[in-house]
Amino acid sequence: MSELNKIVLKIISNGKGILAADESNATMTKRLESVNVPSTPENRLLFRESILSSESMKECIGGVILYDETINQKTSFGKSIPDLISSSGALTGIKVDTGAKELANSSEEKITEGLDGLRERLKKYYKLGARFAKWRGVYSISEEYPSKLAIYSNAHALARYSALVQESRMVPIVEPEVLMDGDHSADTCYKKTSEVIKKCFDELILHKVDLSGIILKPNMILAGNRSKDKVSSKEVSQKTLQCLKNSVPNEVPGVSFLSGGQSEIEATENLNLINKNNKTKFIMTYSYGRALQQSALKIWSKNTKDIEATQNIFNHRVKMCTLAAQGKWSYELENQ
Ligand code: 5MM
Repeated sequence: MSELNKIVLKIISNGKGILAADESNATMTKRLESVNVPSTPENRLLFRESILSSESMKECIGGVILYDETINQKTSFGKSIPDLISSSGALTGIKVDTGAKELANSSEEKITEGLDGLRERLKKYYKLGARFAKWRGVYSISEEYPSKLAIYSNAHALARYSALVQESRMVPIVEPEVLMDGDHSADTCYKKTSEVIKKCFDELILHKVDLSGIILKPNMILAGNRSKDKVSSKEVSQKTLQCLKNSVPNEVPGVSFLSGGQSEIEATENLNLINKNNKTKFIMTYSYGRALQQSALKIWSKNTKDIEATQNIFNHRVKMCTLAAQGKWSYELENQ
């Protein structure tokens, strides 16, 4: 087993999942302002150190993705954030893209940037304790989008990023996110997501990326958020499994889904059914941002000193997702 494959399995085996706490300052500001908390470096740290000190980190979370500001921060009790994460047994990850920018010649679409100087930044992050990295390509759906240009250029960037991350002895999380914004059907999402993922693997293979040392972080197959289609969790799980079976090479050890704007319960229920019906050899777990932190953030904002209340909510959500990652979740468990 290669070193990279060992890292992957440490992060996502046995129902463990990933906490995506890599909101850029701009996104974190939106999240904090939505609950009336000023977005200062201290407040961003305080919320994050509260959840990272939670009990459930030990049994449920295999990896935490951080943003550059956070990986460099020290907790109020003196430990560095990467040390706090490793004290719970999880690995530190780092978002290394520098954001999605307007794509030249297709200005309504996005290309993710951040390749310049990446090799040097990766060395710095490795020294700070990072053992995996993340890069997100974003694609929107309409009749003409995602265009071939957006599909190709983002796949190319994801592959170049992945090759550099593996060269630095870290695991790349490959995140092609087909957004749920729009009125498209789940079948359209299936078709476009399949095309996006297949192109990513064409490029990863061309760039000689070791597929046993990556984690794929895709969206689930959902109808658009303005669609009239009502798609059941059963259909979501079937279409998602079919899409991944047809577009992901067998060497890939695992998939960690993003929540993408689903509610906490939806994201949990869908993951649970995916695991109940999973006939592939891929591990299927979570790498959620909003679906793990939303309720915890709300409670925390009411009294930022009540760490226990924040941690109780976070622990519950994380435990539910870890059960879902093993196909063992049920509605009844939500209220126990
Ligand atoms: C945590 O949010 C990440 C994006 O942050 P920026 O937009 O500020 O760069 C995002 O990549 C996240 O890791 C994934 O989308 C998963 O988060 P959700 O909320 O979709 O589960």
